[in-house]
Amino acid sequence: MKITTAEFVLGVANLRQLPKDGIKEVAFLGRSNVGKSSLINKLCSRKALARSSAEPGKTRELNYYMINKKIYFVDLPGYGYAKVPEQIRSSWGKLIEQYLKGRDQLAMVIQLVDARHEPTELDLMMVGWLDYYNIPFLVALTKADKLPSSKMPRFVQSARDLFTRYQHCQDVIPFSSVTGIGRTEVLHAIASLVG
Ligand SMILES: Nc1nc2c(ncn2[C@@H]2O[C@H](COP(=O)(O)OP(=O)(O)OP(=O)(O)O)[C@@H](O)[C@H]2O)c(=O)[nH]1
Ligand SMILES: [Mg+2]
Repeated sequence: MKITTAEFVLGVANLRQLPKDGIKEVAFLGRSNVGKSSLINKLCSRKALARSSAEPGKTRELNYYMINKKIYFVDLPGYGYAKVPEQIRSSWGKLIEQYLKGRDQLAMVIQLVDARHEPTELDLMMVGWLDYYNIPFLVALTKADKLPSSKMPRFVQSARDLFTRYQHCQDVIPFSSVTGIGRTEVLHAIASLVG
């Protein structure tokens, strides 16, 4: 898949505001600071399409990007940031679950997990939801450039063993928004699921 155009369309804080045009969506899910916005920028070959920042918890809405005038990429709010008050965290959790549960246009999810660490409890809860709601998903192991190449095969294999147990997991792909590894594979997987 070649991305020729990408533009920000809308930020959604309330599910009633979701687009009703029936256009297919690919959503990007992961804990705060895992690299969702950076991955979207890398896929689109754009520096600052999706706002990425050193300050975690910045993306608080579902941000919609129109890709090739044909599909939406949806940058979901990051979960699990400890400094956000509990009440807000639980309302984000509900927003994400309601979205995953009821969104017919959602063709697939890219679940981001830090390549260097074990998945968190929340990561596992999210992939549990994806599987339960029959949503095909791809796991991107982010910040792979920070993983010493000697450790890479072992880390990737153990993530693969874990996630491919889920029925709806399509693949596990190491990714870096710095070096660009994994970009072609992620785009290919999106193209084969979304068409
Ligand atoms: N080395 C390296 N740093 C990365 C990579 N991806 C993201 N980062 C850095 O990690 C930080 C967070 O990246 P974001 O893309 O903003 O993460 P996010 O998941 O969108 O964060 P929230 O919007 O807060 O949920 C930034 O400082 C990025 O520069 C990567 O592949 N390699
Ligand atoms: Mg972000």
